[in-house]
Amino acid sequence: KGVECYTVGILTVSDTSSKDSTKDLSGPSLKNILESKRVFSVLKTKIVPDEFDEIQETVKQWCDVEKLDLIVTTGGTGFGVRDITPEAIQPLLHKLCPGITQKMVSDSLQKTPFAALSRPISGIREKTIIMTVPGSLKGSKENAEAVIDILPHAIDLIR
Ligand code: MTE
Ligand code: CU1
Repeated sequence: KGVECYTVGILTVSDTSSKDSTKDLSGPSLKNILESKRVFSVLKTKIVPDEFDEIQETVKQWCDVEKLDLIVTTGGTGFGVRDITPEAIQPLLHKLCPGITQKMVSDSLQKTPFAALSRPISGIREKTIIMTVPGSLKGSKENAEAVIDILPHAIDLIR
């Protein structure tokens, strides 16, 4: 991979989409948003149900084996009983990146008060930055756009 290219994995976390991939709107949309910035190359996409172990296995594989620069998860950040994405990600992180989380939340709150109902987490595992955005098309887009311009520099710093 070249110095000017950042490798990305997009993990959709959704019971519904895991049974019918055509229901996954945010995953393909995030791929488009990231790849519209020429520096990002989405090498991995996957859909898993809202299951702790499946989320962790994928993230560990993408960090420790694939060594991606960035992982964006979409879905499972809310208050629903099955929403456990942040809880699955948190134990995998070696460092937290609260500023990335705060930027997503603060920009999102300018758009809708319901942004308070997302429980995002961001952090670093080895050489990978991991962030969690909501599952809705609108929410995923707005959260990704809140931080997309700072991510290349963030990745440069951990290389
Ligand atoms: N953030 C932004 N920017 N825009 C949105 O429309 N929707 C919110 C929130 N964050 C939203 C948002 C809503 S209504 C919910 S329930 C939560 O994200 C949780 O989403 P998730 O459970 O799909 O991850
Ligand atoms: Cu909601």
